[in-house]
Amino acid sequence: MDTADFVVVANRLPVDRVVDADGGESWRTSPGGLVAALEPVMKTVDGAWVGWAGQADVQLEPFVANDIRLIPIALSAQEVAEYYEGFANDTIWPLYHDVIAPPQYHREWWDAYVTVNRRFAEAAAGAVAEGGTVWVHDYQLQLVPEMVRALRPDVTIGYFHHIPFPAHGLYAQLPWRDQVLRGLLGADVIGFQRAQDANYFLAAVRRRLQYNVKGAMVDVPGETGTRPVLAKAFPISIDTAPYLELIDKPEVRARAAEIRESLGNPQRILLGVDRLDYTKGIRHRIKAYGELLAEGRLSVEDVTLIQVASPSRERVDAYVQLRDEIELSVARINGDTDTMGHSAIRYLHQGFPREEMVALYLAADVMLVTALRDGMNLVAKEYIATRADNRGVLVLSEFTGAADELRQAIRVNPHDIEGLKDAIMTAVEMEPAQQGRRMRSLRRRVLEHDVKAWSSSFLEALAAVRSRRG
Ligand code: GDG
Repeated sequence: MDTADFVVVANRLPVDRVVDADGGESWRTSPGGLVAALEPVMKTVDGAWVGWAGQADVQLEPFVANDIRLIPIALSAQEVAEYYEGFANDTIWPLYHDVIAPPQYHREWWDAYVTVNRRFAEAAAGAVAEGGTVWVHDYQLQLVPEMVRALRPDVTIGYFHHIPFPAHGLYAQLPWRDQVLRGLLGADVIGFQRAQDANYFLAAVRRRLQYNVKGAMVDVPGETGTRPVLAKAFPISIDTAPYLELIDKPEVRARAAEIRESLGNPQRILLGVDRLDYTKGIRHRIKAYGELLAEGRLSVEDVTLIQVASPSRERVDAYVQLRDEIELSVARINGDTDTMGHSAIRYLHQGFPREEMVALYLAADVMLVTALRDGMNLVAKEYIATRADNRGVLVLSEFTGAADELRQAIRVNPHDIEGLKDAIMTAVEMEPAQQGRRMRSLRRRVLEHDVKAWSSSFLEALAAVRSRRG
C-alpha cells in the first residue's frame, strides 16, 4: 500500500466486520463517539486509518472501505484482555474518570499496553509519507506519539485525548505515570477536551518531569536542544449534517410520534442515552426520578423516562456489576409505580441505528445527561442539533466537557440527588418561551462549533507548532 500524507491512529478502525448467513463478509461503519467525530474529516484528506478491527486473533490485510484506506492491527485474545479490557478500560479509564470505580494496577497489563502501543506505532510509521502527519487518538494509545517520533522524526504528530485528564493527586497513583507523560510528549500538539484537562496535564509535566512549562507550551528536552509541545483544549463536537437531514425526514418524524404513542402519550418524555458505563451517572438519574415518583411530584401517567443503555465492555467486572445494579433499580421502580397503561421507565439495553436515535431525540422533551465525569459528551450536542423548533430542555452535569460550552443548559451536580430532582422538575415544568430562549442559544453554539471547526482548529495548531519547529 502507498504511504499516506495523513494517518489517523485509533484503537478501533471506523468499521465493523459483518459476516452474513452465507459466510460473505462486508464492512459497516461502527457506532461510537470517535468514529462519528472523525469520519467526516477523513473523507476530505488523502489519508489512512490504523486501528483494530474489533475481533481477536484475526489477521487482515490493508483494505479500503467507505473511501478510507484502513490498516488493521491484529490483537490476540490475551492482548484484548490485557491491553484493552485490562490496562485501557480497567486501569486508565477509571483512574482518569476520578476513580469512580477503583482502577486495577497489574504489571502484565502494562507490559501488554507497551507491546500493543509499539505495534500501532510501527504500523503508523510505515504508513505515513515523508514529512506527513500522524494524528493519534485517545487513552489506549498514549505511548504511540513518543514511539512514532523515535521511528519517524520527520513527521508531525498530533494526539487528542477524548476523556478527562485527572488532577495530580489522582494521576500520581499510576505506577507508570512518568512513562505515560513522556509517551504523550512525543506529540507536537496534545489536545484535550477542557482547559481543566490541559492544566492538569501541564501540572503533572511540571511536577513529575520538571520540564519548563510556559503557558500552554512545554519545552521537551532532546539530544539536539528542546522541542516545543503545545497542550491545550480543543473541545470536540459533532457532524451536524446527518442530524439536520434526519429530522426533516417524514419517516423519522412519524417514528417519533409513534414512540410517544406507544408510551401512552405522556405529557413529558425524559430521555437518557449512554453507553452502559459507570461514568455516565445512570444510577443517579434513575434514583432521582424514582424518588420524584415515590414522593408524588411526578406521576407515571404524565411522565415516562426512556433510558437507552447501549451494551459496553461487557467482559469488564465493573460493567457487569453496574448492569445488575441498574437493572435492579429499574425493575424496582417499575414494579412499584407502573400501571397497565403506563411505565415509569422504558429501559433498553440495546444499540440502535442513528435514525432511531434521532426519532428518540425528537420524541424527548427533556434530555438527561448526568455523567459523574465525561470528557465531552456528544449525546448532549446531538440532542441540541435535533431541536430545530427550539423546544426541549437539556439537563447537563457540570462534570462533562460539554458544560463548559453549553451554558444555557440546566446545570446539575449529579451527586446531589435533591438538586438533580429539582433540576428535573424545572425542566419538566419549563414554559415553551423559556425553552426557546435557552435552546436557541445552545443551538447556535453547536451548529457553529461543529466537528469540522474542531478538527480545523486542531490541525491549524499542529501546522503552527510544526512551522515554529522549522
Ligand atoms: C468518548 C468520551 C467524548 C450511543 N449509543 C448508541 C449510539 N451512541 C452514540 C451517541 C454518541 C456516541 O455514541 C457516544 O458519545 P459520547 O460523547 O456521549 O460518549 P463516549 O462513548 O463515552 O465517548 C466522551 C467522546 O469520546 C468524543 O470525544 O465526548 O466524553 O467518553 O454519538 O449517539 N449511536 C447509535 N446507537 C446507539 O445505541 N447509533
